[in-house]
Amino acid sequence: MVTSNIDTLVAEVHTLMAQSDKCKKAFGLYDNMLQPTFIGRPVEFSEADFPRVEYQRRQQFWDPVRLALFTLAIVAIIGIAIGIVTHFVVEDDKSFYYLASFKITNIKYKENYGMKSSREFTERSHQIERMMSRIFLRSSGGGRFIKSHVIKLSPDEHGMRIFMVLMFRYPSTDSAEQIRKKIERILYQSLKTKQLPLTINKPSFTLTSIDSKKMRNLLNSRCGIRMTSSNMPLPASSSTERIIQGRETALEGEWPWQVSLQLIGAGHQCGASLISNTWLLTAAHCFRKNKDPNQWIATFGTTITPPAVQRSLGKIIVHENYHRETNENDIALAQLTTRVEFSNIVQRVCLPDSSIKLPPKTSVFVTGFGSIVDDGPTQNKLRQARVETISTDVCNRKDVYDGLITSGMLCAGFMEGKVDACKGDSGGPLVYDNHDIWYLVGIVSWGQSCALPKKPGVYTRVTQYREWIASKTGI
Ligand code: 4AZ
Repeated sequence: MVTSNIDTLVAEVHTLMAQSDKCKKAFGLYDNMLQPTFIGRPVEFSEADFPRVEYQRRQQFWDPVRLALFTLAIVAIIGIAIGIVTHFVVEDDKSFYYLASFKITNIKYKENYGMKSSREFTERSHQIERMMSRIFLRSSGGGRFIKSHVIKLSPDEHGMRIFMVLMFRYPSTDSAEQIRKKIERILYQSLKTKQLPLTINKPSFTLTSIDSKKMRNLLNSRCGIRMTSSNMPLPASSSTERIIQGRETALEGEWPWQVSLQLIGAGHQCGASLISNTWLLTAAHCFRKNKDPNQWIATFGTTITPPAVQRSLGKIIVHENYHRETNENDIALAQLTTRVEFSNIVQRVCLPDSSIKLPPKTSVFVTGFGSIVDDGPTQNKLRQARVETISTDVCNRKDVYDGLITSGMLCAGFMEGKVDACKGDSGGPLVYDNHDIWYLVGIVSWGQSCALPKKPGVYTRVTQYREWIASKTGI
């Protein structure tokens, strides 16, 4: 017990001496000037003792928990610093647009390529757009490519010439010319190394930088394209929300062809779709009570009030063979008195070729300002719902609509109900997304109540009326 006390004392003195050694050094004293002794035996001090004591102390201080916390704190500080620097120094990405033109030599030009709504134009443009995605998405700067749209296919003595818009996102500090060179390099590299389905004639390739206004004007030559307010194309919607029992309202520019048809003094009555800068397509039953165009207005945008754009109607054409008892030929056209300017918010939808057939269970979207419960009020904000096409055979089953569905009708919804269009959505669009180009496949027409099981929505089958529309409008 006594010994150990003395030992402790010796150790403490040892430590003290080590500290005094530090002081000695600090004040320029030397070991040999002071020789400490204790209980008759000299306490030996060497320089090596000092670092050991210090090391032990340090070791106690840097226990694993402290070390981990310290490392964490440092990492966090560095992370925050990098974040701040990136935010202020690195500029945001910006959209860059180019008009590309080139010849394709292994495809012969067909007459129908001149008609943008033709199946031939659609299929050939999709093939060219897919090829562009393949070239740019798999390149080193792949993440920079947004999408491309063919604007025009024209005849050429060696095949045909393509005009298309290419969209990219690059840091805003890059110049359009620098990016143009990068794009050209990627394309030329692909021509050398990739097996492409279409033979691009390299010397014929030109790429011109264009601003967003020019891009918009070029795209206006094509229907069914939607853009966000920042001129970024909107991706295909993944929403499963509904008009009925739904929650989500549409984003601005998401359904730019949606129209609200309103009777002056009585407000919203029906939906409609913009199919050109002057023509609307809607349901015949919307004009059952009132066919006088002077009594109607059409508004555009995602809210009824305030509307983004408003127009009066100059002409209403109801299908000659519309039958209110059977809902057959429930289709009508309305012409605006003055045309609308296409923008991110107002855009026309494509009309499908009469030969297009959607298989059952195809995903389609219905939009409208209609009620969200049976007999409920009109919604001020546009709503959307994803539904699926249902075959006429199934829809005509005894337990569904028992033979009421004719060739001019199309059923869409779910057998279990729950998601559906409803009162006030009538006349509005049922659209299908084909490679980012949207087609009007149906017009909200009728149904037994809303969202009931085995009572899906019934729509006017637009493909059936393609020739009728063309005969009245020239579209
Ligand atoms: C209507 O009364 C109406 N569930 C529209 C669509 C549907 C039912 C009724 C479809 O305008």
